[in-house]
Amino acid sequence: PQPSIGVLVMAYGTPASPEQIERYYTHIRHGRKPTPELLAELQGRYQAIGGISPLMHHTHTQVRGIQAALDTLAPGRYRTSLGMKHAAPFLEESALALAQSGVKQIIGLVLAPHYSSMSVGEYMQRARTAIPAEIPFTAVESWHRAPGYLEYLTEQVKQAKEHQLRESGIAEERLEVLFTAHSLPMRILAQGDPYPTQLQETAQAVATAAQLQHWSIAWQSAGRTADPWIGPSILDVLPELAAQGVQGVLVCPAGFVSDHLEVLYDLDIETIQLAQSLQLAFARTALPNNDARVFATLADLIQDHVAAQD
Ligand code: FEC
Repeated sequence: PQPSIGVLVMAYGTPASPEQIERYYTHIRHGRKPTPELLAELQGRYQAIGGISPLMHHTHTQVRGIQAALDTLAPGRYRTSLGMKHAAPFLEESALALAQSGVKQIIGLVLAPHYSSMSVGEYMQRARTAIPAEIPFTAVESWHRAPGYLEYLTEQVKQAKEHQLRESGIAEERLEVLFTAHSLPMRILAQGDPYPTQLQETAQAVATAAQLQHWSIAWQSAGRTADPWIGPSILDVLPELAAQGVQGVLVCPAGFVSDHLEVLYDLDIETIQLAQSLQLAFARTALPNNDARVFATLADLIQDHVAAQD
């Protein structure tokens, strides 16, 4: 029989080639072309990580992994489809094709753990608009405390911390673990957006499980706009930590699930340079990329979501 449940897996998207950067950037800016300076700056960042981002590759792997995990739970029941926010296949297109494939309902899942009206909320709204009214569409809105995801982060933090302490020779009380996510404009907070609380909850759960002594959350990758963005920015936190006598930082980019520009450039190039100038030892944890446990926990969430509707 045909799969009866469609799962629209949504991700940010990245330019497929350097020539696509301008179109991509214009899409992110809601149709306004970037200035030549802004464009050159973004092209330079992609150049610095090797020309294009590995995000597309990881996203495809993740969708396949989630499909495989769902097939293990319920063979033949689910059909996954990838739709992206800022690159083809755009999520509207994929949502419509999925609706027309014969599924009876569609579940939306975004490859980002924390809900904000300006991130996950936008994906969901765009998907809802594209799906014909007769096909029920519901969403897994956040998964910042999904067991397999917390276990994955805890394991990475423990391993990376032990390695960093061994390599650098610094004492544990001189090491700060920073959990980061993408910053968003402050205006989201006025309507009680859960985004910062959810990052705090992820961080607290991992800190408890990994028995961390010193940890906090910080925000990264704020956009180049005039709005005030949620802080503290990791770039402001490092000098403060150094001034307090901290000797090393371990960054856990908990808001992301794969290696991409915001990790490989913003952390591995920009933030590392700052850490070096402050003589802070720097390390970061690995991203889930192709981790089967994370796929399994997402499949469980989808299955639970469906069960809760019955
Ligand atoms: O590797 C890659 O090629 C793509 C990396 C990438 C990811 C990503 C994730 C998030 N963003 C979020 C919010 C915003 C807001 C603006 C914004 C702008 C950019 C620009 C690039 C970019 N984002 Fe992104 N984001 C990635 C890439 N992002 C490039 C444009 C240049 C710049 O500002 O750096 C500001 C839009 C505006 O101008 O109005 C807001 C959020 C996430 C994490 C959740 C998710 O994945 O959806 C939130 C990956």
